[in-house]
Amino acid sequence: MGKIIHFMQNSKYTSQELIAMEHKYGAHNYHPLPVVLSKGEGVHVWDVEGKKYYDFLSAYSAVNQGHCHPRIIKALKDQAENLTLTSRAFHSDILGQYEKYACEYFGFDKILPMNSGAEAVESAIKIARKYGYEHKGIPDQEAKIIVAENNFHGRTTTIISFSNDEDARHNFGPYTKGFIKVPYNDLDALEKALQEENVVGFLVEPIQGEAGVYVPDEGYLKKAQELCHKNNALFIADEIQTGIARTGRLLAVDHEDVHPDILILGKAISGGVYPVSAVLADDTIMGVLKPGQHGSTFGGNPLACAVAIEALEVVKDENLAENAEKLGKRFRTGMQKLVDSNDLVKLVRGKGLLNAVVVNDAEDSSTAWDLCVALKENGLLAKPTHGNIIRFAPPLVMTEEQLDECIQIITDTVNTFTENR
Ligand code: IF1
Repeated sequence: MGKIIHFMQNSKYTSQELIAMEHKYGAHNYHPLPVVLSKGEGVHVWDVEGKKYYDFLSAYSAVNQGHCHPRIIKALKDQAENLTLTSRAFHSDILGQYEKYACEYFGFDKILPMNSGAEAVESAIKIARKYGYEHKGIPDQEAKIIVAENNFHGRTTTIISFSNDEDARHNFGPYTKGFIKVPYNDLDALEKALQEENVVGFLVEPIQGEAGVYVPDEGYLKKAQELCHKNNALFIADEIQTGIARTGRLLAVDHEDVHPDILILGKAISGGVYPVSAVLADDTIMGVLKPGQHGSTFGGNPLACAVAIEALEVVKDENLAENAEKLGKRFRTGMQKLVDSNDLVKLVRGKGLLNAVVVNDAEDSSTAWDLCVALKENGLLAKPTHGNIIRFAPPLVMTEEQLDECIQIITDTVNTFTENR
């Protein structure tokens, strides 16, 4: 273990002391699993005491390339020794190269570089609205965007304004207007909403991650885009969680050969090494942004550009989409065997290496949480999404042997959990 043991032995605090420190000094806006991580490498993370785990959350699909990928870390270090931030008041020698690389990589004319996913979603909303006013003659302040029920697009005030998750929105009003909610995976409801006045676009996750890894019917995305275009509305794909090879293709929309009018990226576009997000669109749409009308101090900073280029190169060089496709099928087959043999797990669903297992218990039961604690004891980290749904999303660099070991860990943990109930 070499460096890792050495690293652990240097730790000044125990896990309990560090958890207490977070509790005392940090906002309580999360309820983390009781584990304190201090090292990550590929598909593994280590806690303060040196215990090794398989990471089956991948920082919510941000470390698709694996923890601390050496090529991405080197890109970070090399750039950090030269130039980290210029602001957009000046040009840099890497922004244009990154913009060209990313536009060619995803097939768009233009990219707007931002930092967090929510920022990119907010930027896409602003662009779509402005496009509606300036290209469709929608009356000022009247633009409407259709969203799906049970969506998750981030935590800003506008974004939670169109959420139906009470935890995410309660007591954060007054809410932003201009959004119409339709049931997910319901083309009739979408078609009806598109008849409403002043609709500029439909913002949707190709797979609803936080809601519980809901994969829509085959053809939903294609038909949804066709309905949008028939009604002169923009199809806006939020691929922040489903993108960057997670679902077995570079983008989840690629499964249906859908080219979104506006594409939103985040998380693994940087391999989890640095906050990077982006909005991509063609000239007519992105052209609505003129100097002084949008911006961000860190948006498109040299460090972000260097990291993102290397992170995207790794996705291609290591065939991560193909690996996610292959291992995802293997994972769901393994989980289906567990579903068939143990009543505690009701079903498994997902695409590529974005999967979820539904626990056969009430939504408000602690079973999914308790199972995740038991998995942690057995060396595998995962976390429930809503209530009784456990999301399983390892880094896409996992090998078949490692995946089989993890399937065994999950199977043994669930069976032992059931026996001891
Ligand atoms: C949390 C969820 C996942 C996202 C999609 C935009 C964003 C996210 C599809 C915003 C972010 C993160 C946020 C984090 C937990 C995690 C999450 F549980 F919240 F919903 F992955 F499913 N669009 N998702 O998934 O990107 O601003 O965070 O960079 O807020 O608890 P961000």
